Amino acid sequence: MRRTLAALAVLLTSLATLSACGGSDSPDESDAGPKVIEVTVKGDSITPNGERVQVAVGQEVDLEVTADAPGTIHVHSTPEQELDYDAGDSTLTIEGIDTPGVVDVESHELDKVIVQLEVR
Ligand SMILES: [Cu+2]
Repeated sequence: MRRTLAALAVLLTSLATLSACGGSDSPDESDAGPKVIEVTVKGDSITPNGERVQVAVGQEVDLEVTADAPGTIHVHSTPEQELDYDAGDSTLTIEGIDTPGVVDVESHELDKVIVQLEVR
């Protein structure tokens, strides 16, 4: 768990560095590449577990899911998005969210909040 979080932090930091280095001509953050979040589902536990992740308005979010059973991820945006995944590795894309605010990304199977997207 701790190791996964550290890996996630490193990943997010390197993504931030990458996007800071590339295409700085445009101040429009929606031009940034997708935010990548690694999600691991194992039994009745899921990682991450309710952390806040900042994304830009309109920025896509790629969920790189590794799961031991198929399931559905529910994104409480407007309109809502439901993303099905299979057992094994899959990448799910959350379409860019146009309204600033906090959006819960949940697993209803496990009754857990995976991340809260802070759209700004
Ligand atoms: Cu939900």
